[in-house]
Amino acid sequence: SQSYKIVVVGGGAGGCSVAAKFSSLLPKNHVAIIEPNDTHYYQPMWTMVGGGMKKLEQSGRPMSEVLPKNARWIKERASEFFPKENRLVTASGEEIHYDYLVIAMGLQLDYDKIKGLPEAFNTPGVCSNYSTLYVGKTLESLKNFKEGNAIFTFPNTPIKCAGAPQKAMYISEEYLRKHNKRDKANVMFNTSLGAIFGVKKYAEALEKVVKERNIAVNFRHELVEVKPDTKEAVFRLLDDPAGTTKTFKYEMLHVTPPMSSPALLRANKQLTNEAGYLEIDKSTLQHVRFSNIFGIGDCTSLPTSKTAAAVAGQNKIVFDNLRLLMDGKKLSKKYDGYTSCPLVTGYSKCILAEFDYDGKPLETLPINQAKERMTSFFMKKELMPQLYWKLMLNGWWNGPSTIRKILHLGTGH
Ligand code: FAD
Ligand code: UQ1
Repeated sequence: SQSYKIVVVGGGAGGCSVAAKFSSLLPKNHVAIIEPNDTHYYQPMWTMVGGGMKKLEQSGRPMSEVLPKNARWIKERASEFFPKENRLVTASGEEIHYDYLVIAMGLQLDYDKIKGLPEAFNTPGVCSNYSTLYVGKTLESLKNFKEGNAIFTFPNTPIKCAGAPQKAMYISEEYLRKHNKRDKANVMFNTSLGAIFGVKKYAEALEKVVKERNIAVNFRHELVEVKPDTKEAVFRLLDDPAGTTKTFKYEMLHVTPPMSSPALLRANKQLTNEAGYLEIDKSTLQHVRFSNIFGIGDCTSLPTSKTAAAVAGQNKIVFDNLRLLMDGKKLSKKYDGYTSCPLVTGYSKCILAEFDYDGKPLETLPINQAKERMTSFFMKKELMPQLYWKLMLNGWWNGPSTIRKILHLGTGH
């Protein structure tokens, strides 16, 4: 059995950035990170990979290079938590004891909840930017597109980067136009939701975009089955009596899978809420029942949109509050729900949504970010990856709130 001051579960955006902060504060190997994967992916780049603007290889780096050198990397999967005993067990049966635990396990993709998947990914036209396995098929499907429906789905669960299903669609729509196939295509967004976006300001901007570009939006349509033999996709109509479905032919089908909190986390009812997410205080990010446990990112109950930008806004809160706890002081740092979604609308433009828990826009730049802009696109495509690899993963990026305050000095908002 091993013992550490701080154990971090998950070496993704949240785990890596929090571990980096504590590793520079504490002596060598006082922090351990449990993470089974060899490669750390910058997932936001997959939207660009799907459109052929970046290569998949550019989105990954060896885990060994991004995890903090001063921390012990336990290259395993955590398999069971014993929060009352301040310990957990890994897949190989190793016992790990901790004083403090940070859980950053992300979300699990549930492609198999859709009948016919994942097998149908081996057939023409079915693709998904959400997985390294299927993101390459997005561009392939666009290249091979002849005529018919190009359908983009949004599942009936919370997902990471709620804007990404639409980004895939806007890029694809522009691709089809550029390659003189747009008049043969019927582009549609079949979403389980009842609105195009959760924040009014950006929803209004996106409603204009879909209208201008002749994209059909079908609300409350949940993908339940893919039939590759007949190239049909079956949707459940969520507002109709249970069981009512509607079938669409597809030439291209971009699937955003249902997602859930990782099964192993959900299995521990002491740690999670009804929906299975790690139950933490929305301001302090401390667990509601175990004071020495904190959470960050997609696996948590935080009622904000799940993004890397949100993780950037959370990591200093976890760091500061956990240090206060170690010093026996009152937790005083509060997360405001900051999140951001760069809504890429094609090969050169982007709406840069930023907002808080109340759905109130919290824009960094003193310009209207709901407008499609090339500057926002450039930030998303070129600056964000640098910001992520060089600053965020080293614990040096806490989101743009300081920049926002400076740029808004004197403007009164
Ligand atoms: P992750 O980064 O997913 O990391 C979770 C880690 O936990 C993984 O490394 C995993 O291996 C590990 N893990 C899981 N189970 C275990 C276990 N049992 N034991 C140990 N380790 C475990 N965000 C933005 O801000 N802007 C964007 O434009 C954007 N676009 C996106 C586009 C796409 C297509 C996708 C997929 C995501 C996008 N995101 C975007 C979202 C962003 O990638 C996530 O919100 C972010 O990575 C969440 O960080 P996390 O640490 O919570 O989870
Ligand atoms: C951000 O901080 C971040 O994390 C590094 C992202 O993930 C890739 C983002 O997409 C965005 C938009 C932000 C917010 C940063 C600025 C400068 C607006």
